[in-house]
Amino acid sequence: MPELIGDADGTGLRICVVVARWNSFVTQKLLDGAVSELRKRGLDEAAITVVWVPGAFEVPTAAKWAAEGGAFDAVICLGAVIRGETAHFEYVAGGAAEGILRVSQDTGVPVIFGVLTVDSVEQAMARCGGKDGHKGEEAAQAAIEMTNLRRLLRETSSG
Ligand code: INI
Repeated sequence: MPELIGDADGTGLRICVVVARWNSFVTQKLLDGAVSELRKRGLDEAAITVVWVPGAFEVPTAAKWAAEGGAFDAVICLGAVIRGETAHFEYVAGGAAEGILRVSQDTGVPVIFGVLTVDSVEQAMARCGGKDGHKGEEAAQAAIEMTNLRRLLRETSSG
């Protein structure tokens, strides 16, 4: 029974990281973790492009531009939407999540959801290097795994 899983080697891949400036005290940490994980897994610095946008709501649009341009194997989306700070949390968080999924499915390029949607600053800090792990690092791992899986499936279907 064939069983496929993308490996963790990022050598030779080109990845775009789209990151929101809103709550940059959180998103900068997500970015640092993502970049350091990509470097650890074999990407050259020149193979990582970082794109800043105003907030999480703008992330899917920039991700679409990046995914459609053909220059990247995957796009990592980073942001932090904190419920305590906004009356329109659902719109911003939901728009980001749905938009990112749509871009990935429409383009076929792995577009990874590394947007924190949390109730408090404490929860956000716990997820960017605190007690609940590092969502930036996890997003980088997912981008590499999905890119390599995509390649394996293409090789399988082309025989
Ligand atoms: N953007 C975020 O990335 N995080 C937030 O917590 C947030 N809040 O709280 O409103 C936020 N709002 C801005 C939004 O993403 C857009 O940039 C803005 O609405 C302009 O389109």
